[in-house]
Amino acid sequence: TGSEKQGAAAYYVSTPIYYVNDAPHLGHAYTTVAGDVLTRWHRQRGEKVWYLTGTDEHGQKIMRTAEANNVTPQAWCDKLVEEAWKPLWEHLNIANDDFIRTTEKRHTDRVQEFVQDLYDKGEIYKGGYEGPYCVGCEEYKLPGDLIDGEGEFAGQKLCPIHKKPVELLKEENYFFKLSEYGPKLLEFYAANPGFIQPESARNEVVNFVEQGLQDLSISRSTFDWGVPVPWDDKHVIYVWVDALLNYATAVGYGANQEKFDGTFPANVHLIGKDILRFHSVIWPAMLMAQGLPLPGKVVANGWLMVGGEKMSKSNLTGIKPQDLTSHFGVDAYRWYFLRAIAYGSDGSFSWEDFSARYTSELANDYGNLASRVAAMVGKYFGGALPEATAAGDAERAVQEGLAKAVATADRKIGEELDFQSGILAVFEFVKQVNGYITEQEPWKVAKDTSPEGQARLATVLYTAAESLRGVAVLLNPVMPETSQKLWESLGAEESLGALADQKVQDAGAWGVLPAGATVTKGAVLFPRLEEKPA
Ligand code: ME8
Repeated sequence: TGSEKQGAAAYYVSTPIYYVNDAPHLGHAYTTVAGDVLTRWHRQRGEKVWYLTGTDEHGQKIMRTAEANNVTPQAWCDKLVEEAWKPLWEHLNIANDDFIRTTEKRHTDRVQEFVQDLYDKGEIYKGGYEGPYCVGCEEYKLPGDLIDGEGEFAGQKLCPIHKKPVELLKEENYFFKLSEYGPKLLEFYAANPGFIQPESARNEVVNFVEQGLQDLSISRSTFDWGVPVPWDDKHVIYVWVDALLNYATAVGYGANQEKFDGTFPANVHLIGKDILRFHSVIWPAMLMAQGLPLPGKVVANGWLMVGGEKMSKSNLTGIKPQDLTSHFGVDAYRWYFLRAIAYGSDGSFSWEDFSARYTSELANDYGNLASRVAAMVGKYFGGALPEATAAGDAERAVQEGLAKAVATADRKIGEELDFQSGILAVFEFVKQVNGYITEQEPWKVAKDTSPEGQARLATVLYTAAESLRGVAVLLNPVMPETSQKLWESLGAEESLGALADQKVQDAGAWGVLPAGATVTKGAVLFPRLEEKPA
């Protein structure tokens, strides 16, 4: 991966900053939840973490939306940010450390300085450009990338992502000498094979750069909703240059050197595959031009699809994140998309699939295990966790199962961003513990009132409860409210302290939960689903 950060540095993860032309949808929430799980995972390891999200507020797309709504672009952005974007992240329990808006002065001042600096270094020149532009992408397209329109768009060339006609733009612009960075970028990709993930994304970018890069138009003069070019205020800075710089300005670039040095560059830029080139070609080239360190990796998620199409603001199909959380709960929502779709691949959402997985994996496997164990400790031991004095091979297998789940989940989620495999490893362990209880039949053992019988019963219930202690820690980054409920029901809050302070590294240790802990039945973790809303 990219540059190595020094000891006290934060593990820095970013989401794209989203366009505020409309409210957030499932696709945006997908990337943001993934970032939240990743950063919570690293916090659970005891690391210092910086999780950044925010909004991209300049450019023609936002300007036109504001015009269509008869408000100023700034008023439009303020409203959307406060009424739609921030509330959704709060609702989904997103623990971001900062929220950057590109209309903030802390951002715009630094963007101007950055661009002025490049200009002074001779990295920017004035030139003319004519070509097809997609306002949806806020990007000039190469003619070869366009597709032929049909039906209402017959005879027109369309953007392959937005399926809308492109506009022919002709402008005098300032250009960044991007074409000069091709060889350096290729060298960097070769030296850092993990820089772009997944592999398919990496190959796509390498092929693209190998074909030769064009210089990048970095200013626009046909509208004014943007950051003025400092040496020529008839131009505004191209929205993508403005936007990419958020990753630097938000952590103190040009303003707070100490914070900047301890945070920048990002360890992981999470993005959707639609904005791969911006993050793996333009952004690193901009940093190279300034002699700044490059990010650790750029990880592209696939598209959430509905009816075979990428879910987008214009193709919402009527399902809002809130429709799903009110039905399944916030934790199940956070879990579902990472569990059901291999990160990096496209995936489709369906109510049927979500309902089926909720019932079998969350309610039956996980929820029932937690409630059965608490109920039996209550029934047979008055709620005081008994001591395990008669452990044998069956118990050792469970202990090993937990250690293995910890190691696998830590590697898969914390390092490889393979959320699906990491979550599955924990749920495999949940299954193992369920199987262990079914085999041990504690309800039968309970009938044996001999000291040996009671010791076996105690051992089985301790083993199950101690397993759940590990599960609560491992699933805390994914389903924090559920883990907290379980943690309290195991009496762990009282005996071991806050769940947030339990380290992933120690989660696989055995015998952590002390005998005597007060186990209570607690709230049902995953209530039975109501009828699906019409
Ligand atoms: O591109 N499936 O903002 P944006 C999965 N402002 N992820 C999806 C998705 C889908 N169907 N739809 C959107 C921009 N996303 C720029 C970014 S960053 C310096 C500037 C997610 O509002 C995915 O992460 O169009 C994608 O990259 C992002 O939302 C695009 O959001």
